[in-house]
Amino acid sequence: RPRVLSGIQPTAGSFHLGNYLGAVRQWVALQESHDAFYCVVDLHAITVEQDPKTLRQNSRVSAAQLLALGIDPERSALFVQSHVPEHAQLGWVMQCLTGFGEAGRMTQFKDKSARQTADHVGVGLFTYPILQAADILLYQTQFVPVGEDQRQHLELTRDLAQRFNKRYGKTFRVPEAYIVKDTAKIYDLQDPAAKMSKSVPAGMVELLEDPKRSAKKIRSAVTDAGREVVFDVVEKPGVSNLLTIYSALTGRAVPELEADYAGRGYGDLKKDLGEVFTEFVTPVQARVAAYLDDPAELDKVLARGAERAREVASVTLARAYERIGFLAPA
Ligand code: AQP
Repeated sequence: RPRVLSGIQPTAGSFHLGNYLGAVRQWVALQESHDAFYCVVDLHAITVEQDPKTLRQNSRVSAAQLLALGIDPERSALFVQSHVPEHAQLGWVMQCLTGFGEAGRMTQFKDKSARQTADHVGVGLFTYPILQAADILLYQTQFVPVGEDQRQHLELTRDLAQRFNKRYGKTFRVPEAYIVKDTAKIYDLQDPAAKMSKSVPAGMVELLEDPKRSAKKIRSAVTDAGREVVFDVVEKPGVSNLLTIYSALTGRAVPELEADYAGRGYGDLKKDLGEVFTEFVTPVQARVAAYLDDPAELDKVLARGAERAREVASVTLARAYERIGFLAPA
């Protein structure tokens, strides 16, 4: 079975619709046919300041959401990144292989650092994609299910794997991004030119917020001139984004939805999408609450996941250390 790995940050507590449709939905589908490793990447979360209590809680909330959305811990290894020390260890190795200029070309760093004052931009935010490369390479990962925004980081990962292999002999599998075109980028409801992102809460739909609030956000989504419900990313990016979300949540094809809404306005589409989302998210929220009701059990699931992850990660790290020339402990 081909190996997949992906991670999600616990920074916001709730995932947003972009995280779910762009990434987590594929995680759930892939676990059927792949050897899957999924992690809550708390090491990545501290690239911006976190309150310790909130971070700890948000890691559980993130794991609970993954379970509630369909990750099956019997099939997938579900774990917290900091429970597997090999991530930080291989991360250091990868940092030593990365060029300064190469890291500086990462557009996500440019975007994220631009939103903060220079004194607040930690070096960790800069080296974040390098740690991400280690996350992936530790598992000899074949496919990495992510949203479009991660494509550049995946390219860096591939470059680092190839560089290491060339210098020290074949050690890592060179992974591929697994990006589902239709939902690769979910856009901000208030600014359909930008990706939906937790940094811009106004145009984001959160899985754990009151669905009434989500429905309201959907009703007030920025749409376009005209009134016809047609998928056209250039002329109608706002409406197209709503159709993408609608189609993904219902499994109904976009042309079918267009036909359904022919002669009706944007208002109907938005109102119905609010209902579709509410129907989807209500049972998810109930399951999240149930998992969070029993944190000891949740922690046990995560401990088992970390154990499975370490079995693989420790072998890869040992091999990499040996190749590099580190003296093996007696
Ligand atoms: N808008 C999106 N459309 C499709 N996929 C998306 N992802 C994020 N936003 C979208 C995918 O979600 C996965 C987990 O993301 P993350 O934990 O790395 O979070 P992030 O990218 O930091 O999330 P945000 O909201 O995009 O945060 P900021 O504002 O910090 O940039 C990834 O696979 C990602 O591609």
